[in-house]
Parts: sequence; structure tokens; C-alpha cells
Amino acid sequence: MITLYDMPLSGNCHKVRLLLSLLALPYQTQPVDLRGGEQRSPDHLRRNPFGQVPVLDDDGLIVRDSQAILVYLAKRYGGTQWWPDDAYQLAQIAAWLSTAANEVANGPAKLRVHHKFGSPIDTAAAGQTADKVLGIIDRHLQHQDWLVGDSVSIADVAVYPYLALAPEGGLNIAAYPNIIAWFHRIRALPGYVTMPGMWQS
Ligand SMILES: N[C@@H](CCC(=O)N[C@@H](CS)C(=O)NCC(=O)O)C(=O)O
Repeated sequence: MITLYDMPLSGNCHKVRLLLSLLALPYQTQPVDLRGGEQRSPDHLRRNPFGQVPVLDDDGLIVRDSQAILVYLAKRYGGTQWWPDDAYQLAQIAAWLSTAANEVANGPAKLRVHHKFGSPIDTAAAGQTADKVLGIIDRHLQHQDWLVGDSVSIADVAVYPYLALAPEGGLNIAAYPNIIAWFHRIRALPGYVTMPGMWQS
């Protein structure tokens, strides 16, 4: 059985919920009370020494980090549509996973945590990072439907949640028409699931 150590308002957890649902994989969630500090409990630190969610437990195999979990699920359960054989395509997917963990996390995701939960951040730096990454992604999607190749991949799943949650960080996502068109394509996928706070058309 797959168990996702989860927090309903976490975009990182949503990446995993979205892929599990797109793959139609049965799973259960185990909520981790982040406000109460449960992520720093000895039990959770054994699962993830960084004291964060998401963590996946697949019949005793523990995987931490949203990007790593997407890789695991795509390779283990997804077939070549989700984990291509081609080295160049895989490298492109890895590049976007890296963007999700860096620029998207330090731009739109950080602004959201600040606006929604009051975390102190350097708002000017996060704003600059957000503008840059949103512009790059919007231009990238001008001539292609998906971030990599000609079908959805874990690159899209990794980048999507914090872009769709960007309005909660005070960002005007409607200024990026190619991103909005990509939102619509993602939302039309069989098995798509949303979460509270995501951009509404
Ligand atoms: N690189 C990690 C980041 C995970 C992360 O930042 N998780 C947040 C929730 S979205 C968390 O667990 N925060 C609790 C804390 O840091 O105390 C990933 O992609 O999974």
C-alpha cells in the first residue's frame, strides 16, 4: 500500500497527489501537523531527516522530496509515457525538476508562504525570481503544449502546483497567457485533481 505523508495546503504534496491520481494509483494519506511541529518528531525525522513533507512510503520503501517521489512513481508505475527511454528527454525533465526545486520554490512558492502563512522572506528577491521564472516558462510554452516533448510529463506535474497557486502569493498569473493555456491542458487530463487556492478561470 502507498502512504503519502501529507499536508493538504502544501503545493509540494500536491505534486504527488496529482501524479498518483493521474496514474490512478490507490493510496492513503497520513496528515502531518506542520503547525504543531509533527515534522520534527523522531518518527517523522526517521522518514525525512530534513523534517519536511511530502514523504512516500511504498510498502516500506521510503522516498522523501516531491521531485524524487515523482521520479520514483513515474519509473516504477508510469511506463515510458511518464519515464521516457531517451537520454535527452530525461535530461530535459531533470532540468525542469531542478527549476521546480529552485526558482519556482524560491519565487512563487515563497511569496505564497509569506502572504498566506506570514513567513518572513525577502519579498523583493522572491518577486524578482518569480517574474523571471514565470516569463521563462511563458515564453517556453509559446510554441509547445507541454514543458518537455509532446505529452504531459513529471516536468509539468512538478512545476504546475506553485504556478497555479501563484495568485495566493499576490502574483498576477493572468499576465502569462501561455501558462494559462497550459493550465487548461493540465486540468483536462483524466484524473486531474485540484487543491484549495488554485487559480480559477
Ligand atoms: N524540496 C522539498 C521541499 C519540501 C517542503 O518545503 N515542505 C514543506 C511543506 S510545502 C514542509 O514540510 N515544511 C515544514 C518545515 O520546513 O518545517 C520537496 O520538494 O519535497
